[in-house]
Amino acid sequence: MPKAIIFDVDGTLAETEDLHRKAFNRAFAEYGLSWHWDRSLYRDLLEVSGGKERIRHYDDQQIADHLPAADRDRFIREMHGVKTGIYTQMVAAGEAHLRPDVRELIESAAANGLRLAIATTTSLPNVEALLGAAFGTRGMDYFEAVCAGDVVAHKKPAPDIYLMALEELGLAASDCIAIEDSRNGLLSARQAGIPTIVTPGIYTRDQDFTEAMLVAASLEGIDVLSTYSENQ
Ligand code: XBP
Ligand code: MG
Repeated sequence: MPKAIIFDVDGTLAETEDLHRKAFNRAFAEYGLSWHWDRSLYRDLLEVSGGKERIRHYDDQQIADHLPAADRDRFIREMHGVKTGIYTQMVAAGEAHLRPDVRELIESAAANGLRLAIATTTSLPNVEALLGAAFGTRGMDYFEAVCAGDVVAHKKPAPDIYLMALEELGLAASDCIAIEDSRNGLLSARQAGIPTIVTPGIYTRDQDFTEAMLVAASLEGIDVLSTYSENQ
């Protein structure tokens, strides 16, 4: 039996990436930029993990309409902070909903002594907002380790965030299961040696999940523990 489940957040716990996209666009408008990320463009930009990295990547691609050159990194940090504030307000207002059977898995795992952790590229305030909206004040308490955003130098698909979660749990990769929605996340977890279940989201459905232990449309009706046992 696995000792722990390590959850990704965006696209896995909840279908949040389109909310992120809207928050980015509102932040751009607040800064007077003509930038607008539609769904098709955002699908491509999601290849770049991390909101600040995504903004920088997009700016590098622009012919005109660049960000103010003087201290671009500081500008990006500040604008991304505004975006995070917009996003967390949207989540607190109930605009994000847990995907099917996510709540049931978290609550039954906790009730049966299975340890839980989070390994995500998104910023910590976004995790706190989502778990608070979904579970109330005890939301963060379900998770022994919450590894999020800039705590690692190299974001997904690098394994750093999952290696950090394993270290904080004090467990071997083979004692855990990771649950992800994207190829970047799958590669990150697999490079850390963790058996991984993938439940693709609206932005990742057509990606390659060859390395996954199981690919399912959602966690609905999936017995995560049996899936682990059958693959050991
Ligand atoms: C998905 C990401 C994040 C979000 C935006 O994270 O790549 O960058 O798109 O959040 P996950 P930030 O690992 O949970 O799938 O703007 O805070 O980065
Ligand atoms: Mg994800």
